[in-house]
Amino acid sequence: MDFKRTLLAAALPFTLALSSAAQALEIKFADIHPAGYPTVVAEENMGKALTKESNGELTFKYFPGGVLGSEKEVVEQAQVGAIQMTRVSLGIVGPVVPDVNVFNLPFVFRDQAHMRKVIDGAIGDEILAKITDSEFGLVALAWMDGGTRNLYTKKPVRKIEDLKGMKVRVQGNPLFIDAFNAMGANGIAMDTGEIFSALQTGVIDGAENNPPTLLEHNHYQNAKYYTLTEHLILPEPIVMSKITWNKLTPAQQVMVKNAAKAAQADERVLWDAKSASSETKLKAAGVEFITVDKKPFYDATAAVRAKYGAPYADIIARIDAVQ
Ligand code: BDP
Repeated sequence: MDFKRTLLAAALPFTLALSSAAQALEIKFADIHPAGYPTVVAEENMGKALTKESNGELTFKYFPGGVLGSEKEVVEQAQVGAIQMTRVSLGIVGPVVPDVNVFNLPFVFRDQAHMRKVIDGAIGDEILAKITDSEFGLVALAWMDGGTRNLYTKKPVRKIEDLKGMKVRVQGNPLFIDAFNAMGANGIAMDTGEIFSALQTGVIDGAENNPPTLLEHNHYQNAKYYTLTEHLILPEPIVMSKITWNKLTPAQQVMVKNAAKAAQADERVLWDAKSASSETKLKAAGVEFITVDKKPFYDATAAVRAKYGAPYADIIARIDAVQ
């Protein structure tokens, strides 16, 4: 302990000296999605632009495909500064920063265009600030589009009753477990990387996600029915470790923030193209896209919106008002 303190004390003058000068930093960027995925491509473009703009002071090393661990593990590493940047689903941020759960409510957005308008405006910035100002240890810089989440199952779900008793994987957030239980299923939380084998071995009967994830994580191989419930439209913040952020000069902080905002726009274009091509590929691979009446799913989750949305009535009203 004492030894550590001595080390820290010895390091302090250097840290202070460096913080006022331009800093050379290598940024490790982790993403659970594979190379070529829209988020990863936009992250790489962002890094290239930043390296150029910072005259080589900020360099990037990418770890796609979940090689540094699950999203939760990566967040933990970013919190202690072992990983400098990542993109994370709001799903797993909710249990730590409850304020973000307003975006995690089932059917809170009318459609993808509505979600985009909201994240591009004041409410989007406010939710980013909630993350940054919390104890989460990460600075939230901008949003990536995570598309619209639908249900995929081993047996077809053509109406809400078909979901009864099915074990459906959700992200680790009690809100999602409650939502699927309310729809008649059994919500089961597990990491993204465990879904493939859980589907294969029948530990779960289904999961829910957007077309690119269904395709690129190979879940479609064991879940051929895709029911278009559109229950969640989840944006995904790009975050930087606060430890790293505090090492940047004010000018570098501005550069990073602007580059992340540019990545938000870049990823959106990549996302739309990838969603469309994923849909084509999934259909060609024999996945049946099932259109359902969404109303029963909406109605079934009313109590979940009431329970988790109660503290956020004002912001929900503002979201509704965004045209
Ligand atoms: C994908 C998100 C990713 C999540 C994953 C999941 O992009 O961040 O980890 O869903 O459900 O759509 O685990």
